[in-house]
Amino acid sequence: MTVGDPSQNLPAGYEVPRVWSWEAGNGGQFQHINRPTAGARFDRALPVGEHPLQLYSMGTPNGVKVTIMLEELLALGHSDAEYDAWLVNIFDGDQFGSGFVDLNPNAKIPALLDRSTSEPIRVFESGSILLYLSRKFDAFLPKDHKANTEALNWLFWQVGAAPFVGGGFGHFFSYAPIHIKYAIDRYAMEVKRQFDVLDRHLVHHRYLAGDDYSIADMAVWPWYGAVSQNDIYGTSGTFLSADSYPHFQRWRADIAERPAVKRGRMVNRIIGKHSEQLRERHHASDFDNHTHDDASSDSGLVP
Ligand SMILES: N[C@@H](CCC(=O)N[C@@H](CS)C(=O)NCC(=O)O)C(=O)O
Repeated sequence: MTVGDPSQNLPAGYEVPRVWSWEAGNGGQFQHINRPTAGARFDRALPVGEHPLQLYSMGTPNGVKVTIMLEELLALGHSDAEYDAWLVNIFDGDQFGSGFVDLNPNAKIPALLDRSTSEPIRVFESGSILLYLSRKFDAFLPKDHKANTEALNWLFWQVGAAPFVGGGFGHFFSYAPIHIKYAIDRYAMEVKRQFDVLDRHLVHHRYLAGDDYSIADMAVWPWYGAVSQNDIYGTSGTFLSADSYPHFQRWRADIAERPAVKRGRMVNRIIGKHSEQLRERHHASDFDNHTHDDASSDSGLVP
């Protein structure tokens, strides 16, 4: 089979083999870490700090969901939500160490270890971590049955929608070694459709689940806020005319002003301005004392 249809003026060229085989070094930005196999690639134990909750993460949108939640819980007075946030540098392949893969067999950040229970509990998948912390501290999920269900609707919407934003749009707009108009068109259209879904819902709702800020907002904001502000994937927000969704932008700007959100977005961050980076967080005072860490990159890469 040959991809491309001359009658539609589409480019041909790739002769699709009957069975796919991996060619290392495909020219993509993540060719040094991507492989078609799972499992640990080397032995490395994870560090453990003094707090009940140990987070292993990086300040990408999926990682930021969790650090926002933890900072919000602490701001609410839940001192048991104190945490150590260790940096797992996914550009260096830290996620393939044996200790991390024991916590998350999918080898992706974020992963959490709750050591406050008689047997430590591992939690992976950002949506699952948000739900776990919300149940543990009985916070940031509305009590009302209808609003509670609505929060979960948006939480699961985000988890399902994110791969279109990151793996789809972000990848082909920002990382792919060649710009493929077909792929960029397809994913730009889908991400704009998702912006419109949010915009239409937020006309009538202050937050995603209604009147109360919840884990649904914490899941959605890091992705859609970052894309719309050109904070990831280069000039993605400009390209997608993100400013043309006023209700979505009102919600985004409102959440950006929350002190816990400002703190959460700094944790394990290694890109952007030095003053907004806190590579590891072990104590609340780290925000005052340990910013301006060395930035390894200002590229805005997020796989
Ligand atoms: N569905 C997962 C996605 C996690 C994910 O894709 N994490 C990325 C960073 S945002 C990662 O660790 N990438 C490293 C890799 O793909 O090797 C979640 O929501 O937690």
